[in-house]
Amino acid sequence: MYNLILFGPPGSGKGTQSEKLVEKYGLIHLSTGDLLRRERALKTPLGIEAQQFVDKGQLVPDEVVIGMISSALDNNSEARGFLFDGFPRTVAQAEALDRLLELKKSEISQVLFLEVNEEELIQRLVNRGKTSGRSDDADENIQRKRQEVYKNETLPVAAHYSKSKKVTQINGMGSIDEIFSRLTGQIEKKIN
Ligand code: B4P
Repeated sequence: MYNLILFGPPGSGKGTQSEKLVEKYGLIHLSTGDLLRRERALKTPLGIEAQQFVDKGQLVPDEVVIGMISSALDNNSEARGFLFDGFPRTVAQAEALDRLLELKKSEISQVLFLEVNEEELIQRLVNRGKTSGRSDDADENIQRKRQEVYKNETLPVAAHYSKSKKVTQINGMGSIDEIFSRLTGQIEKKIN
């Protein structure tokens, strides 16, 4: 199995690039952001609870997202591999993911880290907010809060995977196609 984590701050283009990558490589796309938005649209108890956190720019509790990923892994046992987008976002989530993959005699193959400067991130998210209808895109203060949460809670995930030399930094500035080709250049070195 080939399992990729696409890592980076909010607005770095994880969702944008994931759509293109899963199409090219036939991986199963697991985006916790998308899964949470689906739960919200269906008005499930999980979706309603999670939205209180999302709207404030905070992370949803670990047990909620770990449970969603665990079921998604079980439901796709024949997959060639997975692309994790927006997950793991805390070290506890990363440790849980490592354990879940180990149970399947698998592991993370690669972590590709999209680097984008903060002003560009805020700009992209404010622009996205003009059309997305997403409550967490609505104002700049929430965007700044999300970047702060990223630095405190999510950035340590990169250090977790650096210990096993799995992380490669990718310049996330430029056109969508340029960034896609940087990502595929790295993936081709590992996928078979
Ligand atoms: P997510 O849905 O994961 O989304 P994101 O971080 O906002 O965006 P992404 O990096 O995917 O950027 P995108 O491609 O859209 O998270 C939403 C919320 O859900 C979180 O804040 C949290 O509350 C909760 N959540 C999710 N997962 C969780 C977890 N594991 N644990 C706890 N809570 C969790 O790109 C952004 C914009 O930039 C788009 O408009 C795009 O068109 C544009 N863009 C992309 N590439 C560009 C480029 N090269 N140049 C210019 N613009 C570009």
